[in-house]
Amino acid sequence: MKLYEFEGAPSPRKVRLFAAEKGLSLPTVSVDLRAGEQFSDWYRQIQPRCTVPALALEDGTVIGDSEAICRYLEAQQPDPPLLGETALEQARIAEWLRRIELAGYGPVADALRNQSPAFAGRALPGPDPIEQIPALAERGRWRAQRFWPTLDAALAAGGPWLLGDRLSAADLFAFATLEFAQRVELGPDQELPALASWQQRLRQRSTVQA
Ligand SMILES: N[C@@H](CCC(=O)N[C@@H](CS)C(=O)NCC(=O)O)C(=O)O
Repeated sequence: MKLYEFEGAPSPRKVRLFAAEKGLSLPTVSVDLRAGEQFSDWYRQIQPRCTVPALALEDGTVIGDSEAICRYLEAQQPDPPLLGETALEQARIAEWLRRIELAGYGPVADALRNQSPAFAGRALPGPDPIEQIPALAERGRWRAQRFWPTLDAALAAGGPWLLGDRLSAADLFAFATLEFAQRVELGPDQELPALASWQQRLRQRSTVQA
């Protein structure tokens, strides 16, 4: 297996965190998004959607989405379970992953990509040119600020992890989203104590530092 990724990007980080928790070390190939390598001929042959992460299997099959890759890894190596064991755990984690993607990651990406000059003509990832819409940046900032307190409230009501006692993919995906948002100045604009201590707990894990 080979993981195509880029160090600073949040989606590949989700997979790296997930693999590290499983004790899996995946050989990686860096695709330099800053230099536009995702659009190169060689990478288009691997992932025509021009995005990372992509996991290439021994037989050449490519899985091109962070959650889908994690599902594959979970099936290959069930321990420790990060996508739930019981039907209810699996459903709850799936629900969180969808919320994190749609209400957290999506708004952060919209805010960044519809505003930063670096993403002019590339407001959505992929091979097609897509113009920026400044109103979407504004809406993204607003939606991201509505999302962080929902994470904080869930952690304050339960914890130590989003689903309670056991760390899951939901924590890893939310953490990668939060840390990326903070790096591009879209993190929480208010104090959220449960979220802050959860972030510290994650940062202290050897798998996160690796
Ligand atoms: N839903 C996809 C999203 C993949 C995605 O958007 N990846 C970004 C990096 S985080 C990318 O490849 N961007 C390429 C670009 O901006 O041109 C996943 O989770 O894998």
